[in-house]
Amino acid sequence: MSAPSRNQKLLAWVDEVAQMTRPDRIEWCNGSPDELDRMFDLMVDEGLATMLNPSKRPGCYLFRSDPSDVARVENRTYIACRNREDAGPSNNWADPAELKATMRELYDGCMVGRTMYVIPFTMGPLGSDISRIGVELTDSPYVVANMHIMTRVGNGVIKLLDDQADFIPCLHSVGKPLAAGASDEGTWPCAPLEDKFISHFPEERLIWSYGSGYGGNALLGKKCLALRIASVAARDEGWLAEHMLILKITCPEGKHRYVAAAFPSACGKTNLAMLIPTLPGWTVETIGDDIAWMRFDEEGYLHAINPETGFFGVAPGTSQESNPNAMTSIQRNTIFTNVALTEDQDIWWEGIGYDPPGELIDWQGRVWHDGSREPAAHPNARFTAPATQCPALAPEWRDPRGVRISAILFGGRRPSTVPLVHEAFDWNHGVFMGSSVGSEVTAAALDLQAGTVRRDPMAMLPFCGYHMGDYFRHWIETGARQDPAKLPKIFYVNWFRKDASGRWLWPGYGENSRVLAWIFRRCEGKAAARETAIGYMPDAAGIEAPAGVSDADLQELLTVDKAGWLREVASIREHYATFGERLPAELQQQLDALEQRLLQL
Ligand code: O2Y
Ligand code: MN
Repeated sequence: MSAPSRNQKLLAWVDEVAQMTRPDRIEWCNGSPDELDRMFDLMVDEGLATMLNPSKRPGCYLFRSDPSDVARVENRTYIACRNREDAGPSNNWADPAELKATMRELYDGCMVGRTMYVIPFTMGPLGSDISRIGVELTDSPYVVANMHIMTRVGNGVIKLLDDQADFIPCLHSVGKPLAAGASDEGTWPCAPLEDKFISHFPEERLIWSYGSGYGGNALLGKKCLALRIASVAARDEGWLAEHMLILKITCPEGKHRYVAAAFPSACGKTNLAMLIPTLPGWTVETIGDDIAWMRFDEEGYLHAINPETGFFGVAPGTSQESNPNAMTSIQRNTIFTNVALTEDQDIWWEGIGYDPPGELIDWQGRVWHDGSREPAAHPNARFTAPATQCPALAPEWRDPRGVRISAILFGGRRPSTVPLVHEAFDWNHGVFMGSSVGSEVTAAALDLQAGTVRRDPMAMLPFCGYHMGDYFRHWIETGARQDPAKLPKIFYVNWFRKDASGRWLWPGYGENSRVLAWIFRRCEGKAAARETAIGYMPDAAGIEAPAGVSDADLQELLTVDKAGWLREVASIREHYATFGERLPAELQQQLDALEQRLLQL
């Protein structure tokens, strides 16, 4: 094969990695449909993939991972930077030289018996000044197939690289060399937990991942590049790399606005991104379901792109009722990982909305009957589906200029205290709201008292590549540089309120459009709000209540619970203490001011 790229830095790096990992062969990926088919054929032949029923789910494949390799491994995820303090209290820090030495030993010969794939990809549309190029070297055809769906792999980026465009090197190995002539023979390849490393070198904009083939550990464009490394680049270059969905809302008069929203996991982010409004005349379209890269344009307005091209969504709980658009998106050309298999070679999972149609094979390959003790699908089972298959995808989702963001939403799972919606007084108050995001813990197994709030500021705790105190400062400084009149408004929403007896006060799902409508009207300056101790809030008349929500329920959803909020202030104080001196004084002031306003009630 002639030189597959004219990019000198890329050729040298591929050569250096090949000498260390010693693959049997090297294959340069071009992102073509033929290439994707070849990956699937290869993995079906090796017993790693099952082709699903083509008349029910054309182009779909099922994979079962190793039980030790089913989710992101936060305790094996590292930020390796010169000063330990720069990684902050929320990250595992490692010394870059030491970590590299450890990992080089693991990488030594780790691709023997395998093919090393070179995947050139972009995060974000080609030609966008917000987009970034990455190149992932991996010995996993499963990663190649997923990267085809989740990122832009192909000739466009190869051409940019030929023109010597810079790229972020992403090295990945499953960590399981093969003996001569051996194959995986149906066993998901990965390394034991203690040899897994998901390592980031933010000062060098470099990613090294070893030992896991699953999701965020292995598809390095997603959490590693688009959040951990990009958050550092964003801080240094004055933009925002955020764990946010992006959606488009159109009102009955035909005007549209774009909203970005951050929620911790298990708060229905993909459902909100694909919401079907129950409010007559309103529509919601999807731009992205997980990550937003945002930059202020020359006129001072915040613009966002979705850097991804697919959805890597949690399967269990996804149903025709909870998310019809997701169900349509996964009808074809989708990779399913760790879901259950039906007798007619279709998929099933807990919460899919119908009973298992007979005997199943569970995610570990075992026969499963209704009533079996363990779930048939792993709770973190996933679908990887192309964004273009989402019926609600907005055509401008790939606009290189991005979309202008009118509002930023934060939220968490808060059965008590936090009202249905409240709006920040200004940007810094909104940053304060984002910094306090969290979900109430219910599972006793987590060793925390039920009712404790597990804080996940801006839903970025596992994904910020540097100290969270500096991250809050970056948000404050970014806002301070702009004309306040052009900044997006910031809101805190809570779809998860319960009453004292534990009954849900708000139905959620499509009914959340009623809250989005108030937010939309606030952005237009057309909705009334009252000033409260915690922010601007609608009166009951400002939200059209859905069936089943009584006047009293709505009152409770929109009331400031003084005692609850004073407990919240104390809890945020404890949370803030974890950031030490790097917590911006502005946020401490916001907290003190909130307490004072509450005490005056
Ligand atoms: O478990 C994994 O490896 C995937 S994590 C993930 C995937 C898609 C979107 N968000 C997430 C997340 O953890 O926030
Ligand atoms: Mn996510």
